[in-house]
Order: sequence, then C-alpha cells, then structure tokens
Amino acid sequence: MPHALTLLVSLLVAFMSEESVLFIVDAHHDESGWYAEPIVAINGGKLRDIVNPSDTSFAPYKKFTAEYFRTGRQYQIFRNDMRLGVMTVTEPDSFFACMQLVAGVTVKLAGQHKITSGEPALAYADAKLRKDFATASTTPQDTAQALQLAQKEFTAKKLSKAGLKKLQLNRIRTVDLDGDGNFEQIATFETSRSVYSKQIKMDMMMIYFLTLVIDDGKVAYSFYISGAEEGDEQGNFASRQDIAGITDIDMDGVAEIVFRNFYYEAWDYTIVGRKAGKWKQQWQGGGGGC
Ligand SMILES: [Ca+2]
Ligand SMILES: [Ca+2]
Repeated sequence: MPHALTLLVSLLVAFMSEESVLFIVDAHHDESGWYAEPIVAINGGKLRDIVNPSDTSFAPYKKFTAEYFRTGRQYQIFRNDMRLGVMTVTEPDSFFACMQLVAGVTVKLAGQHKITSGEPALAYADAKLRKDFATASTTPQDTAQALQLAQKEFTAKKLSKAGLKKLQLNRIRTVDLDGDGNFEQIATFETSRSVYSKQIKMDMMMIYFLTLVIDDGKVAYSFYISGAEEGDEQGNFASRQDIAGITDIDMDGVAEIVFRNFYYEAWDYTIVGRKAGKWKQQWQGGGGGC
C-alpha cells in the first residue's frame, strides 16, 4: 500500500474507533448550579452503556470518574449542535442520594444562551465538528397540527372523551432534523383520567403520555405509554418523556433525538434516529435510580 494511503487508512481507523461520551448538562431544580451526567458511550457510531448494568461494583463508576470527571476537565456544550459555551468539572463525583454518575460543573455560555432546569444542553467528550441544525419558532399552525395528530393517536388508543378533552401539549420543538430545509416537529403530550380500580376499591389517576416526531405533516415516530400516577396493582408507574437534546451522534447529517424518561424515582434515556428512511428507537439506557 502506498504510504499516503496507509496513513489515511490508519487515520480513518483512529477516527472511527475513537470512543466518545455524550453528556447532558442540566441545571439543578432549584437553579443553584449545573451538573453533567453521561448518557451513552459512542464508538464508530455504535451506542453502548457507560456502565455495564450487570456490573454492580463501584469500579466502572470510579474508572469513568477518573477519566471524564477529572477536576478542571472541560467540554464544549451544544444545543441543536450549535456551540453554546464550555463547561468545567468542579465536583468530580457528586453522587446524589441515588445511584447516579454525575459531576458538578460550572458553565460559561456565549451571548444570550441559557441552561435552565428543563432546558438542558448536550456535550461530547470529543472535538468533532458537527453541523448546526436549523431551528424555528413553533407557529400556532404547527401547534394546532401537532395537537390534531396527538388527538388522532389518542383516539386510536381508545382514550375516553374526558381524557382527550384534558389533552395538553407539554413541549414542542421545531428543528430541521435532516437538513433538507423543511422543519420537523418534536412534541410531547399528556392527559389523565380517573379510573376505578376494583382491586383497591378506589379511583386511580391514570396518565397517558405521547411523544410524536412530525415530518411533512405526518407522524414519523410515536411513543405512547400509560400507567397509574401512584403506581397500579402491578406497581407500574406512568413514565414521562422530555426532550433532552437534538444532536447528530453518528455524524450522518441527520439529527438524533435524545429523550429523558422519568419513572418513579428513576430515569433513563432513549435515542431516536432515522435509519433507512424510518424514524425509530436506536438505544435506551443510562440514567439511574434509587
Ligand atoms: Ca427536514
Ligand atoms: Ca445521525
């Protein structure tokens, strides 16, 4: 092999095999500061858990902290793959009360950018250049269309009229996910209704939750879940999903959507992406719990 080609191949191999980590950077609920939590490890576009769930020792946590949560280590922060600023690790292993891998960080943001509780950002443990994804304000027409699609989905799930009436839009984002100049919407909805449980002889509040990715006025992806707010007889709690961020993890030019799922005293993440023209779940894991 000619020398230049050998070099190119070895550079490509190094680039492809370089492991990275995707973090969420969020503000504490009381807005007292920020923390970073690893979501997923990325290697050659493949996603894997930061810590093997079957490993119950502290060793993988310690190893991770020693490398990625070293005091003073800095990471670029992004939203929609646009650079917002820099975070610096200040409290390397601030385990909260729960089993969770987090670090306290300070955040330095450019311009008018903000990271507030519920409006997190993402960071990577690599310096690869990702292309910004265009965003737009959501118009009243977009919102009306999203609500209409959600009502259709909930009707298909045979939700009662009372539940449908209380349907509310939690969050909506308008982003050009595939960079084709047309905007897509990511929207989350929920509704509830009281259901009588024969087993506990009481009314239970049932939560119905829906996430939609809307492309060209059609539902390209949907996630639906229902469950009792206080847990039903089987102990199933309703989970809620929120948009953690939008980023092109595998750098194929189409953004993946990172969702954060909240359960009863636990949480994890779902990554949804478009593969072979179809939006579907690519990965689920990470997070923590008590
Ligand atoms: Ca688009
Ligand atoms: Ca992608």
